[in-house]
Amino acid sequence: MTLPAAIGFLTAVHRGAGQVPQGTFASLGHRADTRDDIDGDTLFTSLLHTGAPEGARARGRGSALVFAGELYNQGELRSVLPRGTDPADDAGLVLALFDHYDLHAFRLLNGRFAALVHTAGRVVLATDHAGSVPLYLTAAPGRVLAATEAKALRDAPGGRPLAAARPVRRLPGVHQVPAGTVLEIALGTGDCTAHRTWTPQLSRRILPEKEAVEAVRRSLERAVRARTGQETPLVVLSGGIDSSSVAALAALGRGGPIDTVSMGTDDADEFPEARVVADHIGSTHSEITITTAELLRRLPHAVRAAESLDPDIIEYLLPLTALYLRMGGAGRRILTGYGADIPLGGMHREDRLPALDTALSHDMATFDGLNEMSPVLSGVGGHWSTHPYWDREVLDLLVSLEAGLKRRYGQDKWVLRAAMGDLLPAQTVLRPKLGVHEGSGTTSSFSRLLTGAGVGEAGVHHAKRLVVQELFDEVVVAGRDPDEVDTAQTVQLVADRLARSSPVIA
Ligand code: IOT
Ligand code: MG
Repeated sequence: MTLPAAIGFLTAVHRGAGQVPQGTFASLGHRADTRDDIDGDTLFTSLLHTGAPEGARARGRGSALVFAGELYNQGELRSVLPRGTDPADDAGLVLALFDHYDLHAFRLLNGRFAALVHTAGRVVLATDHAGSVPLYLTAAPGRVLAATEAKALRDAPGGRPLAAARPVRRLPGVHQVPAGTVLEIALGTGDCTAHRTWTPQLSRRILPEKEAVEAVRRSLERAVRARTGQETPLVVLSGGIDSSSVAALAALGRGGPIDTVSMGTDDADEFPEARVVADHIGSTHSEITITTAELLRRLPHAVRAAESLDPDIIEYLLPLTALYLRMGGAGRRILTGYGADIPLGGMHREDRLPALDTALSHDMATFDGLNEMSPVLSGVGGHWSTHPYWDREVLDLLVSLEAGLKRRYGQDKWVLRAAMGDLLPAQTVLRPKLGVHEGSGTTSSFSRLLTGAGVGEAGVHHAKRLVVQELFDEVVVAGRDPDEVDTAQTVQLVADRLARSSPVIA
């Protein structure tokens, strides 16, 4: 396991014959096109693969499966298959489970994937619990098209509106499959039913300190191990508790040095903090400095990769996208600490528990569709990223712990810090949270670009939302090359539009 067999796909299922769809992806990968005929239906698939496309497809009696991504609980999953069934890869495993459980198979999976199954006149589309590999579709009677990037469906024939899925801005008929959901579509009629396979924990568990700390350590160790391939893993390291824990556990699990990399800009960096961790765990560490001008030029690339419309999320993703684009080299398996702050309430800076659980509950109810963990972010550089804190077991545990285990003794994310005390320097364990958007100066440099274009301080956040929308319309809806979309021009366009509509505020 270095990279998953496929990192994306575009599949068209037609009753009878149909058109072979084209479609472009932001992720880099080899394309392999295949055609299957199943009981009079035609299934065209264009796989975005990493060298061994067979590993991403499976055929059974009257069924076919396409799978992008990977599973993290194969051992468990294999144990429930009938004796003598021994699938060679994740795609084969999922299809064998499907034969056994039908669509309820997806309730069993802990993974990072998008999948399509065609069987007996039905098309089944599934995301992992977190929807971490985005999946889009259009459906009409006799036709379903599905793809892991919305832009790959921009030229698809229009579909009908679907109540069960989320419409995509300005792409009529294109919808996103919700997180932790299986969509079941009757190919003949285009009728679509949603089945939830996962939902965030709503209740909270009370555990003694020691038990909570041990449970967090154990589950995170397992999640990191499941994500570490044969080759040296690379951890994107800020030197904060989240990514430092992942790096330390990856090094521990391998029993040897790993690679780490930190990005900074000419405005700000966390190089000294990351270096402390790299020295402590003995990683082969590098630092990449990206000028603020280059960072801001990458804004269209970040929007095109994430296909997200949320300006705050784009500010978290921009420095990471810029880093992945600059890394170069062959496709790497990248582990990140992203996502820890959501179930642990890490973005939350006050010492009151009610507010912490309010923020956490809100974030767990609203993450779907933000695409903040999309593999396309690193896919634009030809890499594959994975997020141990959003492993299904780790996430269920972290979300469910009562707030007093997260905020304790005046520290945020206490239970995680306590779980990592033996593997990290004390200064890292005690280091307060600094977001990647702050540590890289992204928020402030994006704000300066807007105020420089004439937007008043009070209007900056709203203007950022409009800039992101405008970029989405260019690089996703219109399919433009992000290198030809100019951030500064887009900012000026938005600033001028705002000035015309409310000259007093602007
Ligand atoms: P932050 O937690 O700072 O960073 C996320 C991950 O990006 C880190 O764990 C690390 O792996 C990587 N990273 C950060 N900075 C650097 C750097 N300078 N060089 C290399 N790698 C780096 C935002 C945030 O604060 O990121 N993400 C939060 C919250 C998301 C909010 N989403 C939501 N409410 N739906 C998070 O939980 O990660
Ligand atoms: Mg973090």
